Amino acid sequence: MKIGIVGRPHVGKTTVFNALAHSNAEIGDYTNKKQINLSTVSVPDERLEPLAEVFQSKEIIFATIDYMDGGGTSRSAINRHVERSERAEIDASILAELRTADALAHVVRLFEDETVPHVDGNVNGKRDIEAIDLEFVFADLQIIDGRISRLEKLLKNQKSAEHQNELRILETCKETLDNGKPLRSLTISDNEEKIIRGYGFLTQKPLLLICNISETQLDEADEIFKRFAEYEAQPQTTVFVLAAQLEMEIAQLDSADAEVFLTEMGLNESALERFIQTSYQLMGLITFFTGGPKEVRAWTLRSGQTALEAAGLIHTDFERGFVRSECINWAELVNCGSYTQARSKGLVRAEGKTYQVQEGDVLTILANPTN
Ligand SMILES: Nc1nc2c(ncn2[C@@H]2O[C@H](COP(=O)(O)OP(=O)(O)OP(=O)(O)O)[C@@H](O)[C@H]2O)c(=O)[nH]1
Ligand SMILES: [Mg+2]
Repeated sequence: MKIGIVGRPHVGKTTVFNALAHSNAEIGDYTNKKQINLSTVSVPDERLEPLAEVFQSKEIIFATIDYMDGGGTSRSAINRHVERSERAEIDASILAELRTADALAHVVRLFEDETVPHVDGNVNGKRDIEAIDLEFVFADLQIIDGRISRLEKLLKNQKSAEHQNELRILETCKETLDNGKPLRSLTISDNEEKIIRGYGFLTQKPLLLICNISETQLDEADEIFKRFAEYEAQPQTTVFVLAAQLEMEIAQLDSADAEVFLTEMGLNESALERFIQTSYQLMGLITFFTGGPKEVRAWTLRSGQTALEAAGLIHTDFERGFVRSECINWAELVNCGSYTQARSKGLVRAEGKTYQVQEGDVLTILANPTN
């Protein structure tokens, strides 16, 4: 699962990335134009520790999310004196990378700092949200227009139900985008979704709007959230207020120093953990667990996926030789104290291939050996 960090020039994209990745990628003045930063981040999960006690596991393995910082913005893109609608601030090669992401996190600059000039001269979050939305609408339209003319040519030469169907879906997509709406606002069937999935349309991806505030705005964080909460009424869109620079500084301290720093700032905890969990939920992901003496592990599925798909994730052999799975909710298991206890109380259920895995299930897959 991968989240692409996007945004207008100099809004704090790399700062957010550094906070998440505990890293030091270069920030500031149009550096690293085309370099893409990528990092795998553990999803904090308080259920793992008690589960490790139940299973007496040696190791805890967290679920992960990959975060990608789409590099800097080219100076030429900013300096060209043309209508915004005619120029792209985000490089085409970066847009192509972003198409492979499962969701986008749009960093919206709300911090004021005279030493960091804004390309449009002032700080205005809603304008920036519109600008990036529009850039993605244009990018998706470009792909759709190209594909529609190709399909029309193909259909002239040869009738094909498959091509006809794709054309019909793309025309619906085009109409949505022509009205300035993102594709995530379109209701389409699973089958239709499968047909267009390969294009990786940017406006179809779940969207996390990160309001990047300075530490001096922390007192107003709730009001700032309320000002942007209207965006949450849009499908698959979540708003999160984050003091990215402060979080980056905390992330670069060791844990003892970070605690002292947080106390001095009058904060209970870093907002990063909640941020990572929020991005996980935004993608419609659920977690299931496996456990044993070697390790207890959190795994990621899309909501609605089955026990057979869970088995395949753990090992392809488990999928091929699948017999059944044993299943218990994590909290029930922890309350029982041990798997044997849970089993003797009749709380461990047997589930078949088509069982839809639930958030927090602990699964044991029983499979026949395969060759
Ligand atoms: N005061 C303040 N400055 C910040 C904050 N977040 C980022 N900055 C500064 O803004 C500048 C740009 O930050 P980056 O993280 O490099 O922004 P970016 O979006 O990655 O920039 P480009 O990649 O060049 O488009 C840097 O000088 C940061 O120190 C913040 O919360 N407060
Ligand atoms: Mg950057």
